[in-house]
Amino acid sequence: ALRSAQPTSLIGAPTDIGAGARGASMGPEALRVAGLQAALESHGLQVFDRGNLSGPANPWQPPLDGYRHLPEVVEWNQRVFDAVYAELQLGHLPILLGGDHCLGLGSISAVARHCAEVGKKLRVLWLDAHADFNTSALTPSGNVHGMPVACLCGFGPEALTGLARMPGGGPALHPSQIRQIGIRSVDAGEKRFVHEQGLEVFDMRYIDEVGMRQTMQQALSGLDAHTHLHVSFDVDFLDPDIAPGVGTTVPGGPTYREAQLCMEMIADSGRLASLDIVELNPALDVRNRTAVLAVDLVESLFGKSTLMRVPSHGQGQGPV
Ligand code: 6HN
Ligand code: MN
Ligand code: MN
Ligand code: MN
Repeated sequence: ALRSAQPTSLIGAPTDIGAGARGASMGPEALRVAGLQAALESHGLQVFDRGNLSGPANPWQPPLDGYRHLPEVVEWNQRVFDAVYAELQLGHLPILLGGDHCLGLGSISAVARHCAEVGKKLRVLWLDAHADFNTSALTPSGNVHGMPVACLCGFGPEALTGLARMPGGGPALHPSQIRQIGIRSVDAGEKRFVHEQGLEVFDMRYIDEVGMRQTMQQALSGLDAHTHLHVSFDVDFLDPDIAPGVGTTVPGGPTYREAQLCMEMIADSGRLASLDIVELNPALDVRNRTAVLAVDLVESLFGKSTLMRVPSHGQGQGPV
């Protein structure tokens, strides 16, 4: 079934500027080699590959005032912002191929700005082992890939929190627009801040207790025809047994089946309108298997299904 007549655009951002390990810069090519475009096309989607953005090299320096490589992080994110915003203007569904997760800042800032301009509500699903809610005062590493959610909510340096230039001048996101799923590694100060700001977190303990199905029903509740759904898919969301090719593995993540259900239920919502695929690190992978897995899951995110549609998931029509 064709879920979306909307063309999609692949945007490569080959950098590891915000990461703690080198290699996520090879993510875009690994996803292409794994067949991302053909996989999406096989489901009837029109796909434009815009190639790779370019930006500053990684100087691999220690933190300065709590941030590693802040000027370079800003520059990459400005380019990501421009590229994602241009696709949204065209009416395309942008798929950002990272690159590390600091790029979610540019991507989601563009989405937030677009939504403000066209009068859409924005919901962000943050699929990740980590909350990425550090600030320069809280971070144990200075790596900006641990800070994008905080920056999007207005906590961070002006050069990053102001990327979206929101019409009202405020931050790109309010915590109430975010649902975090799969979380299992949060730093001590970061944890207090997550609670203080009231982020809605479906951590692994919660998923263990209630299951992925109820988790996703809750994370997707309240969407309507005017909602733009953005998925920020950090590949370290997945259990490292199935997804070793990431820089910051944390044991105890979603299994293959749980991850498939997560993606299928997002597809069934019919609201997916932009996507990041980040933190894939081919230098740490085994025969590109993590990229192949990511492509498989992204197919499900765009509506691949086996045979049955389960009616209780909302949009389903029973067996087809
Ligand atoms: N990611 N919380 C750790 C830090 O350094 O701030 C790890 C962050 C990982 C970020 O995987 O996108
Ligand atoms: Mn297929
Ligand atoms: Mn992340
Ligand atoms: Mn992560």
